[in-house]
Amino acid sequence: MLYPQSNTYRQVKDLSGFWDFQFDPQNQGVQKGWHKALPQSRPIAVPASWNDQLEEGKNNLGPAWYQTRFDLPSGFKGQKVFLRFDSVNYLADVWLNGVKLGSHEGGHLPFVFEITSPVLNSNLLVVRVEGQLAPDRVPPGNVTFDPKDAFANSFYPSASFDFFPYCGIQRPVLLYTTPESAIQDITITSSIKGSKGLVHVNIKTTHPSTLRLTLTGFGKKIVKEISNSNSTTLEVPQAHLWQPGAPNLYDLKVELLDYSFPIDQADLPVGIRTIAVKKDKLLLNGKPIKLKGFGRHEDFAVIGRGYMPALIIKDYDLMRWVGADSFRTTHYPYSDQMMDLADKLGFLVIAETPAVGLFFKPEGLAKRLKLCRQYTEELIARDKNHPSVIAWSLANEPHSHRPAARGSFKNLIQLAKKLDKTRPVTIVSYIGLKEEAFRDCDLVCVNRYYGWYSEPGRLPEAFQKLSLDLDAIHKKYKKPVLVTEFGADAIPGTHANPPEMYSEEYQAEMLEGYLKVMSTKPYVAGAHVWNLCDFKTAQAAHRPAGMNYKGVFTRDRQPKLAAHLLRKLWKKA
Ligand code: GCB
Repeated sequence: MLYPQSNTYRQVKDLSGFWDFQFDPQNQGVQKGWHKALPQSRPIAVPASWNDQLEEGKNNLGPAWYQTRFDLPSGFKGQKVFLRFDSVNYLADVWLNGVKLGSHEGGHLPFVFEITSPVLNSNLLVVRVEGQLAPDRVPPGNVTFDPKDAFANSFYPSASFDFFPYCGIQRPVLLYTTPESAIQDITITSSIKGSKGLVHVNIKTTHPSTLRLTLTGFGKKIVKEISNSNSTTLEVPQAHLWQPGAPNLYDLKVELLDYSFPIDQADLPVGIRTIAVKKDKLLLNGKPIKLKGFGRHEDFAVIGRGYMPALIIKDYDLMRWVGADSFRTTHYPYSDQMMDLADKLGFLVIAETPAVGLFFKPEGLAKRLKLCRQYTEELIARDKNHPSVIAWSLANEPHSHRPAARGSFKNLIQLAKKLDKTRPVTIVSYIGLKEEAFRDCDLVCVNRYYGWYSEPGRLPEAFQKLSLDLDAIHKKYKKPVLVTEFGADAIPGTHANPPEMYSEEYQAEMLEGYLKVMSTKPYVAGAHVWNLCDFKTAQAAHRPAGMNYKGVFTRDRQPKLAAHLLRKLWKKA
C-alpha cells in the first residue's frame, strides 16, 4: 500500500483541523440521520483521541460522530479521488454527502475509499466512531473473568490490556488523487551478493504498461525500463548497506509510461539490508545483532494516542540519547511517519499487530481470529517496504494455555510468511517455556517481570530466576531469545536507599541486574526495556493515578535515574 504522495501526477490534501463533534449516548444517530448533518455539534481536534479533549470524553468510548466540510481542489478534477484514514479507533462508519462509503474495524491501521463518483465541489464528510470494549473485538475488553486470563476485568474501562483505550480519529485523514492509469502498489525486498546489493521490485498497476525505474544514491544512478512484466531486480555495485548507525537510503522513482511519456510516478526510499535467523542468532547483513531498546506507547497528555510530529521527534531523540537502537511497536502499529523516521534514523523495529490480550475461550473466538488475520494482512501491506522493520510480532501476551492457541498461531504465522518471505515472524509471550506457539516462531520473545509481579522487592532472587528461566527456554527452543519486556514502576521523584519498589533506585537496579544477566547469554538477541516513557492506563488498584510508571522517562519526557543508567551502559557498549 503506497502512502499518498504529492508530485506532478498526484495531489494530497490533509483534512486535519477542527472538526464538528457530537457524542451519541443514546446510540440514535444512525436512526435520526446524523450522517446528513450533526444536530448539536461542537469543535474537536483531528487528529487526536477525544478522551482528554473534553470533560465527558474521559471514560466515554462512544459512539460519537465527527463531521467536516471540504471543497475539492481544482487540481483534483479529472483524477481518481481517494479518502484515506490513517487510524480510527475502533470502529468507523463513513458517509460522504449522505452516501455510506463503508466501515472499518480496528484502530492503528489505515483504510481507503475511492470517492471519485460521490465527491462534489463542496462536500460533507461524516464519521461515526465507536470504541466500546467487547470480548469479540481485538484488542478485547469486558471479558468475563477467568483467573487464568491475566488482566481480565481488573480495569475501568474494562480493557483486557494495560493502556488507556483511547478513541477517535487519531491520525491524519487524507484526500488524494491518482491518475486513471496508475501505479497501485510497490513491493521492495533486497539481498546482498558480495559487495553488490540486489533490489527486487514488484509493481502493481491498474493497466499493463511500461515502467521506468530509477534508483539513485551515493553517486550512482541506475535506470531500467520494463514492459511485459511487473517485477525486476536492480543491481547496485558497491552497495551502501542500511543498518543502525549508517541508515543508508537510496531513492527509487517508479514511472508509468504511456509510450515514452510518464503519466504517473511514485517514490520510495530503499534500504538494502538482509535479516535472517541462523540457529540461535539474529543476523543483520549477515552479522549477529543484539537489540537494545524499548517498548513504547503512542501516548501523551491531551492528545491521547493522537498523531503528534513533535512527540515522534522527541521520542527518537530520547532513544538516541540513551543509546538505544531498536523498539517494538507495542501493542499496535505506530503511525506511518514514525516508521518513515525509523528508516531515516536507523532504528530496528519489531512491528506488532494490535492483537494484545488475545484469549482462546470459544465465545467470540472465530471473530477475534478473523480480525487477527485482517490486521496481519493490513500491517504487512502497510509496512513491508521499511528496511527498519526486521520482524513481525503477531500478538502480545496471548493467553495461550488453551489448546486452540497453537493451531491458531500456526495459521497466522503461515499467513505472515506467505505475505512476506523475508522477515522473521514471532509472537511475544509471558508463558515462555509453556508457549506452544514458539515452535512455529522464528524468534522466541518473552516478557519477564521477576522482581516485580513475582519476587517483589527481592532482586537477587529475581536475577537468579531470570537466568535459569532464559537458559531453560533457550534449551527447549534453540532459537534466538529476546526479552521484549522487563521493568519496574518508578514514581518520578520517589527515592529509597536501600532500593524499594516504586523508587527510581529500584527501577535502575532492576534494569541493571537484568542487563547483566542477559549479557552472559550469547543466545539473547535483544533486550527491550518496558517502557520508554510513563503512560496512561485505565483505572486499576495496581495503576496509581491511572498510570503505568515503568517508563525510564516520565510522561512529559524527562529522565529518571534509570535513563541515566541505561545511557551509561548502552553508550559504552
Ligand atoms: C506486560 C504487558 C504490557 C504491560 C506490562 C506491565 O507484560 O505486555 O502491556 O504494560 O506487562 O507493566 O504490566
